[in-house]
Amino acid sequence: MTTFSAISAQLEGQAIEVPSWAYGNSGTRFKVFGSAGTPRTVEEKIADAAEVNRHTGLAPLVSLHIPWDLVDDWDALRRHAEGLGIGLGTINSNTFQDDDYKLGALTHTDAAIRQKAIDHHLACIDIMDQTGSRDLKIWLAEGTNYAGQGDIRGRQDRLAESLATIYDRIGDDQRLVLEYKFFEPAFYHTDVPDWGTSYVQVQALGDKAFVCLDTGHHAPGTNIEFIVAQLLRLGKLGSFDFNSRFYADDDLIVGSADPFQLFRIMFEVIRGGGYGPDSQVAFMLDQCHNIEDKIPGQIRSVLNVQEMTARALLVDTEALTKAQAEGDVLGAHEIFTDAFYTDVRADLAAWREERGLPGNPMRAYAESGYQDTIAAERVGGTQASWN
Ligand code: PSV
Ligand code: MN
Repeated sequence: MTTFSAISAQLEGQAIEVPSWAYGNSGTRFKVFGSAGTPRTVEEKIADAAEVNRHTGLAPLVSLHIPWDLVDDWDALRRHAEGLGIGLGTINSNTFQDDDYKLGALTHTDAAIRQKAIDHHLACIDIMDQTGSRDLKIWLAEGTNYAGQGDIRGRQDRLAESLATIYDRIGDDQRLVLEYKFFEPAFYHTDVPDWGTSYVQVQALGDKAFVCLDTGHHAPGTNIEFIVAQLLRLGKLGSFDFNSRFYADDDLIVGSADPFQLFRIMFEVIRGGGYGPDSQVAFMLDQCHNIEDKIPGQIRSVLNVQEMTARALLVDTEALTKAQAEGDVLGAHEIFTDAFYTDVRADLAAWREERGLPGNPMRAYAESGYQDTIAAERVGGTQASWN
């Protein structure tokens, strides 16, 4: 099997973007729990995101959500982030919290409402011009709840038209990524339910449009690594939203329940050329932390991605290819699982220490006193929250 020292250089430069909303309070439709130290401003969210990077070296960008993270002075926000050692990343649009969008936004039958949703996306691109963000990520809460409620085909046509108008405004160094989700908040049908629909829509737009694969947005049992392989083959895998879906939504810690799935996904990413300095794939988290502390929740998440990446890099691909060609079914399977079962935690701790990072970032954060400081300082104001 490949050794850790043979792959350690390939761990250099790995970057996982963290979402600003992970630092705010969140919950279910039953209850949103508050917690001490929760950010009240976007600047405080960015400060928390910077802690994740400080302890892991893995999270150099923070993804913003508009209008939740709207500010007057984007240049100042960018400088604030840079002062803390990170940058502003993907801009996420939001067309799911306005009464006008109850029956759809980019797909609505009313042209004025469609235009309002398009204008929101154009405003997001204006922000990207100022923040230097590359990606506009579109997740749509659109669909219907009842058979016959809407014209499924007509909605698909209007979606294509609205997306084309938005895409026209995407700059040369920018990209549009379209996320899919098979259910929720619409339950009979969603307008972008699967990778195929997202692919068809972005393919019609052009070279600067890609699919976003949120690991939580599939039916149980879906072979997600197959989708990864296919989208990379088609040159259309733009980004990941990593999380774990043992929940009605998708927001648990990536790799927490099924590290083998994350390993299999990372193996296909590497196999398909989606990993490394030339990759066009953005790796992001899309998570919320309802009952656990948010900053260590994010630290745990990026470490899980790094750990499964290291294990996936350990697969002896030469031996695997040979076993596959010889039809050695169980031999090939063993080569694959040998890498998965390799404990790389001590090697990764040493790798971090060699780079001036804490060997154990979870412990280093706990001992840093940051959590107590924000709990003491962030009193008053309105906590950032999902509601
Ligand atoms: C809702 O499912 C969701 O989690 C989507 O995955 C988006 O990426 C995210 O919200 C932010 O809008
Ligand atoms: Mn997502």
